[in-house]
Amino acid sequence: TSRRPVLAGNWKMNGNLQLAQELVAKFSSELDSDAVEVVLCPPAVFLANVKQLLEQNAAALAGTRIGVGGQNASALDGGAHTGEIAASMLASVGCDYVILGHSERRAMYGDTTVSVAEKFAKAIANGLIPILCVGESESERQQGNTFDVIAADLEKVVETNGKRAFDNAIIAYEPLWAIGTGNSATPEQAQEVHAFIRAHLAKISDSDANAVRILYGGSVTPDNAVELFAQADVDGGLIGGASLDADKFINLCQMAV
Ligand code: G2H
Repeated sequence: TSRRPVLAGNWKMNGNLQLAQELVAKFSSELDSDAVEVVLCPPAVFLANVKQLLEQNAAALAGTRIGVGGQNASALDGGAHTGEIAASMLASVGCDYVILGHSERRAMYGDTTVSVAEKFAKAIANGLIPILCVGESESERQQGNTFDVIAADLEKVVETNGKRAFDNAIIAYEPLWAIGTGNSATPEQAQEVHAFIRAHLAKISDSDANAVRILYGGSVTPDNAVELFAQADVDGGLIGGASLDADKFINLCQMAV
């Protein structure tokens, strides 16, 4: 396929400026390919710094594609919402992407199928590429509901954002039972769900499903990534823990090419 793989590092509530400097230094000296789209998603307070570091090292980074992304954005434009960050604010500090609907936000901070679809709308309206996270819990999988749970999120996004919602969006499949557990999905399990997502997109939307990048997330490490990334419908990864280790993350970027 002609889909350019994406490797997104989701720092979650971890990392610091030193990690950013380390990563940019390593990218400058060790990454020399534009065949992978790299996305750095540090905590929001570091976004402007990371963007600046990338700009300062632009010459050494020539021939690579490295962008920055938020880990969440509000479904609202602004106002009295203490602690929230608007999609327009992410865009204003140079973000190109935003992770939406990560399972940790759904489990602990009230994100729902409906609010994630609304956040998606604000991301698109502000020129950000949403990285929409979907995935089933262990019990949903055991009950045979994996596809239904994922379909519901995709359908709500199309209902809220229109039939072309996925023209410029990325999807990340993250089975909840594989997140931060060291227990990744098998390549076959990932491929099965990724193929379902692509087929379902083709059914419910007018976007070109074959062009949509679908990332796998959940305990990806340099030890299991090659096989996961080799699957036909796996177009890279959303990396948590391993994105906090500069060597591992660069390694993963090189594996995704
Ligand atoms: C899943 C993933 C990144 P980890 O949440 O979004 O984290 O790679 O640590 O399982």
